[in-house]
Amino acid sequence: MQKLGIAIVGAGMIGAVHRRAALLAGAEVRGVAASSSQRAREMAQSWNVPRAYRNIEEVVADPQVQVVHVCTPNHLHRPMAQAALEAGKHVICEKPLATTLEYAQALAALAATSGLVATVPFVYRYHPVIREARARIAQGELGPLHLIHGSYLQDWLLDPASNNWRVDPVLGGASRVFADIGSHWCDLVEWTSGERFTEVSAAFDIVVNERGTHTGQSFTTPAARSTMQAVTSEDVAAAMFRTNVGTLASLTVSQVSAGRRNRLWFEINGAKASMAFNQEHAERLWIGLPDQREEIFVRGPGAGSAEQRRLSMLPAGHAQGYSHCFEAFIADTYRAIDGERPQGLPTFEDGLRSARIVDRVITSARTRAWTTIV
Ligand code: SOE
Repeated sequence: MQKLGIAIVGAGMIGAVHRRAALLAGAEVRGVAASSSQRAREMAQSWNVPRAYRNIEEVVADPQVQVVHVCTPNHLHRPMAQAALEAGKHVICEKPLATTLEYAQALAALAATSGLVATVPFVYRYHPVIREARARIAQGELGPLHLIHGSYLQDWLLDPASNNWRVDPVLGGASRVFADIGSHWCDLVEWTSGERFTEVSAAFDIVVNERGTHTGQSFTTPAARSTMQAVTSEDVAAAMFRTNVGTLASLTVSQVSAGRRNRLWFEINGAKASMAFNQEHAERLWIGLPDQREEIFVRGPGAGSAEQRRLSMLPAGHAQGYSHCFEAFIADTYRAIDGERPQGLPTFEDGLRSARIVDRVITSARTRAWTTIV
């Protein structure tokens, strides 16, 4: 069978993650586009791929490319994904799908009418124990839900010398921490619990008021100190939600919490039992029970729901993590292109759902009022 030809647009940290996952899923990387032609040439050489595209027009004109992976800063998602869909290419577009709700709506509509596969990497859905939690909740193991709570905390922007394109609303969008990582939490919790947030009351705060002008790479050592400039996007946010069946939920997000590298955590309390998940210890699902009982479900191919077993690529005790989630997501996207319907594949519809929540969260934070989401 002929290999799927793909192009990667954007050669930063996440572009490299896409490339690795695409190779493991059996695709052929035809070429790369980057922030400049020079950088594209360097990356094409380093990745040993035939084409260094100068722009999106060259990418979509390449007949060998069937899938475009959009891994650019957020403000470029819409034009890049739109160009790819209009040229008849399948698209995997990084989150947030777009920097405004209107753009996300336009992309989701275009994807729906095109008949092409268009997905967004809400990859935490691919932790096997998340599949287990979703299956157990759907079977009623928790009973009616009483409360949902959690946080998504990082610390890579704690140092005022750290900066990044995400901090600039022109490149990242009006919301930073909520759109970047609160979006993951909301997607994951809605998908796992089966309930949808229908209203929100949110507040944002900027706690590092000035940052160095020199933009550093995320997750590397902070940039050297330079002239300072005012920060206008939120470092921390708190949100309360109500779901469609009235369950109360609360979320705290931050990119300035020392010692928390990528800690997405949630707990769901039901009438019969509770469940908790921590992304930094993603091999285990905690199940809390009445009468001084608790259980730990350990990831592995030997037990649990069908989806948990499907995504357990390694035996129990042989740690799987973020990279495996990404690989499974990309492999499922390619399966969908092949005509299969993998469960839980996050599409542009999910990207749009996320954009709607982010939009309502921003409105609530600005107006200091409970705001309807649906
Ligand atoms: C940076 O905050 C980031 O890379 C996000 O952009 C990703 O979506 C998240 O998975 C990890 O952190």
